[in-house]
Amino acid sequence: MNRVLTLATTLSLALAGGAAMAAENMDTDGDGAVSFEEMLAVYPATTEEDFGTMDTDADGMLSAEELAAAEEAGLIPSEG
Ligand SMILES: [Ca+2]
Ligand SMILES: [Ca+2]
Repeated sequence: MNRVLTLATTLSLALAGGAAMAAENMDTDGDGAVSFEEMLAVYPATTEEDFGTMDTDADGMLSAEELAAAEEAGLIPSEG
């Protein structure tokens, strides 16, 4: 039982770590969120409309959670 719990914890930590890593890589000014400009630097094909779809709380920035959700929804290509 403990082993299953440990595995589940390890998996969620790995998933959370992956999302945080993606945001960290894109967040070039280090303010903890990804702006449209920062998004464009990594994904030049992103339109303002795409960005607005990903920015679910409409604050003009993508949080790590919004990035993870966008990736999950297939809005961010997994490579390139
Ligand atoms: Ca930033
Ligand atoms: Ca946002």
